[in-house]
Amino acid sequence: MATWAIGDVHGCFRTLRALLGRMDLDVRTDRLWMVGDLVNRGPRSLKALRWARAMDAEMGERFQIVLGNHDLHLIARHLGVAGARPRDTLKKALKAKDAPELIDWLRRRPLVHFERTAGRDYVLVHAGLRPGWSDGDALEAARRLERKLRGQKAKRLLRRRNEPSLTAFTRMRMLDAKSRPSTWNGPPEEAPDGLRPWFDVEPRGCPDRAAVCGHWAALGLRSRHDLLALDTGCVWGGELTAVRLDDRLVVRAPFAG
Ligand SMILES: [Mn+2]
Repeated sequence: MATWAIGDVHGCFRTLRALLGRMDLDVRTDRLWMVGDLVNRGPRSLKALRWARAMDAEMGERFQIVLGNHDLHLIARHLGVAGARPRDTLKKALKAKDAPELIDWLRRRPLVHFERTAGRDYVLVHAGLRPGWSDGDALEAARRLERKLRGQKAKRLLRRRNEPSLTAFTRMRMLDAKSRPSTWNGPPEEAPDGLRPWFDVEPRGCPDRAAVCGHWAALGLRSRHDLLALDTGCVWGGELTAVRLDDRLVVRAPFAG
């Protein structure tokens, strides 16, 4: 009964299939966590979405996926509150017969997931956690936003997508001296002075939990006791990465569409 986590798929469904083929995943007993940004930029968002929905049905609570900024963008486009962006590859996912049902499923996914597994307490989140957040703070912020996403207030929330807690969960990378998110998305080592990765600003959010996250391809795979960052830039011609939390075994698949 292992727990696996997979990085940002971005519609690279063939790559995901190849990765799953290399993992020793038992869908009947193991846990599988996805860091979000299942869709967009890559070629097969619709297939990735159908796969995730099916895994959720098959694995139940043992399958967990949190929402990323591109997932929110798909929901926003479906609701008609965001237009197409130049690099969007969401046409099929928006026009499929089962799109309403799939996107309705997607908008009911959480922004954070807490669980004790593989011998320690974890938090699964797409981008990050605001410094100073207790577990309760993070959970309260997430549940408040999730309620909005599922209800009538979704359009207002998704039209601008600048709510600070939503930004933390889905888009944050580096913070300035006043803990404001920076737009820097390159490697943290090359960032302008005064910026620090969210996970190195003390006190880090949910400090007693190891954070499993994605969203930051330039950061690459970081596996430390308190952090597992999994975006290895699959959609940019990099790799898709899975890590088994129990022993931090790393499995990779090169981009294959
Ligand atoms: Mn992202």
